Amino acid sequence: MHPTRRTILAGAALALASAVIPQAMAAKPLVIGFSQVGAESEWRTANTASIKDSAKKEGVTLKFADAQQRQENQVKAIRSFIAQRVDLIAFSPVVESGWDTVLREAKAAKIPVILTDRSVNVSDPSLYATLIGSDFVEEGRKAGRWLLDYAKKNGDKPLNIVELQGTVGSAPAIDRKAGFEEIIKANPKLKVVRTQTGDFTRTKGKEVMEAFLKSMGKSINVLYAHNDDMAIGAIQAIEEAGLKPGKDIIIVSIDGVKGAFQAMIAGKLNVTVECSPLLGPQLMEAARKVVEGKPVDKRIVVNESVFPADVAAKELPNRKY
Ligand code: GZL
Repeated sequence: MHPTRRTILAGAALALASAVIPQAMAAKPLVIGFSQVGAESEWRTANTASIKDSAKKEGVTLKFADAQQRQENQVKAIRSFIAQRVDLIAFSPVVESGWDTVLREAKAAKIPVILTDRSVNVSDPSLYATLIGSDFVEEGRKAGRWLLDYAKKNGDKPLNIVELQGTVGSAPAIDRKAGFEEIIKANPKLKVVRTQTGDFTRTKGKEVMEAFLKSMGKSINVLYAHNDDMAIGAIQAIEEAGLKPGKDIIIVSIDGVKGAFQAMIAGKLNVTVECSPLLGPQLMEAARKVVEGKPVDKRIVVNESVFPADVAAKELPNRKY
């Protein structure tokens, strides 16, 4: 073969190889194992959709496990992801404690971990790369501030408050309670007279509100619910008791899901504090950086608003979850 022809062919082969190899390297999709709390609320459904949609958009292979709100299922899922040698593990911990052992196993396997939504109490903060999620204490403070303002504008009368807490031991339940109490203690006429978990679900929220109504009836002035789903369940209980939710009993809630906006438009809920579930894009961005060994902030906070009933109709069309 003529030397020039051979040189041209060799050059072409080299050019092709240099174009293909990096593509092949780049084409290996990131594999993330994700353990989700469950499917207990509108918020959780939107959070799952955001994570799955973002993974698809980013070409990430997502191994998804629903723990049905049981920590033992999350531990099992994390161990399975370790055995499958995923590139990164992400999860929303159903409760704060009990994670040290399994996270040490992930660290020993050199698989990085990202927390989404909720935090954990661990002895060694290096067991996870970052926490992406809301400031739940601030959400509780925002709920408290709204109620302080409501009390001032409505005759500053004594207000008996019943509280539907989220899942026992979960970061949002612990922090939303703390933030709310920190603020309302400024007005001694505002008293939490009953508090019990509704586990973030509509069913339990309704059941516990029924018990509150049975024991306290018309002496309940305010319901503070740690999420909209429990508030919506409680609204049903209040109506079945012949009372007007949003009027006879003022309702303050957290999440900002569509169901809450619909309840506010119907005059049955007074305010919802936003807690965004749309964490998918931030998770994918942080995961890629962590796997590439790039620095990420230890805490990535989501910015949020407060939506009182009088803006609900205008705001509902803009809601993404
Ligand atoms: C908050 C999230 C909570 C929501 C609930 O970030 O963990 O869990 O407020 C959900 O609706 O069930």
